[in-house]
Amino acid sequence: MLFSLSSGIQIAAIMVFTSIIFPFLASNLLSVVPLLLAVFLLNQKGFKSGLLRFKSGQAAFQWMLSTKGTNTSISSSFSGKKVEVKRKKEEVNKKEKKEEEEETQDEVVKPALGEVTHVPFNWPILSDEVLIQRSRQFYEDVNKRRTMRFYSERPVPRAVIDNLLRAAGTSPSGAHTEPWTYVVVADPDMKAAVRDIIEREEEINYTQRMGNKWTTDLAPLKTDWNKPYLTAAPYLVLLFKQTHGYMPNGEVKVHYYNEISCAISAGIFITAANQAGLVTLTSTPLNCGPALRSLLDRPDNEKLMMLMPVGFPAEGATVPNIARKPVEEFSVYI
Ligand code: IYR
Repeated sequence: MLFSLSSGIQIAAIMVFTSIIFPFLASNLLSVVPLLLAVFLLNQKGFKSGLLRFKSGQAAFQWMLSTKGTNTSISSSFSGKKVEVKRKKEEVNKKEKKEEEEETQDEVVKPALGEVTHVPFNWPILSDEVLIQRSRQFYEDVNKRRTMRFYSERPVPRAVIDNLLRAAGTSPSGAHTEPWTYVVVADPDMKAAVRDIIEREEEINYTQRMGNKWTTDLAPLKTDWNKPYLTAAPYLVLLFKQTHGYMPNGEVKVHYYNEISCAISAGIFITAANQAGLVTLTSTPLNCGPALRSLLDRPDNEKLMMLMPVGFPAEGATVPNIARKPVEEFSVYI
């Protein structure tokens, strides 16, 4: 490319130009320094089709270098041809991309929820006094909740668990995808199998995986890998998050914020259990997910989030004597 005619003209022009703007080189006008400089400059990225892409003030210089005063005159050089080919390729790519986009736009994307009508919302507006009284009462009720690790074998009517699950199912969820599966284990053999998996893993967790810091932080709560509550409590409720779902036609259904949605649902579940007069424990058996998923025959898109035994506290049950932060400590009004 350096030896094409137009490039030759450009080299000469640059030699003249550099000699003008660097007068100390003037004496070397015909020497090798400006030539090397010109060759160097012409090989720089900025020299697209053998020319620098000068703007405004440099337009005259550009005109001086081109025989016709336009870029087209130099596009006959090899580098110019290369650029021309590249530009054409880019044009084709752009066209293809546009066609692809138009095609996907043509694909009819339907909302996973289908057609939804909107209906009037009726909500009683209560007086300030009633609002204050009810919110205070609810706080006092939920403040009685304690995480329970000691369970009685006293049975609980199944209808109660059904209602707790109904309450949990009222949780908000990403795009109303309701990405939760609650597996309720009441069968004694199944509870024993769950316990077996969890105790085996938890022993490894406590002795190897969790590390000194974690086990030390937990020490005041007196937890360990022995989990008698897993066979004592009348129900073990295992919450699986559905990482995604499926449409009736088999297409994948996106479950936005599935973990947050499940966490809110679990909060409602444990609050409902307490309101009903029962106790629970939000346990997250580390490393037990896959084994429990396969034991309970759950599909691949479901991941274990937590296990909650539900029942009555055992006689003589104890809880750690710990306090909750006052509201001023965990909230700010702006
Ligand atoms: N999953 C174990 C360990 C454990 C971890 C935390 I963080 C706790 O708040 C309590 C226990 C267990 O259930 O014993």
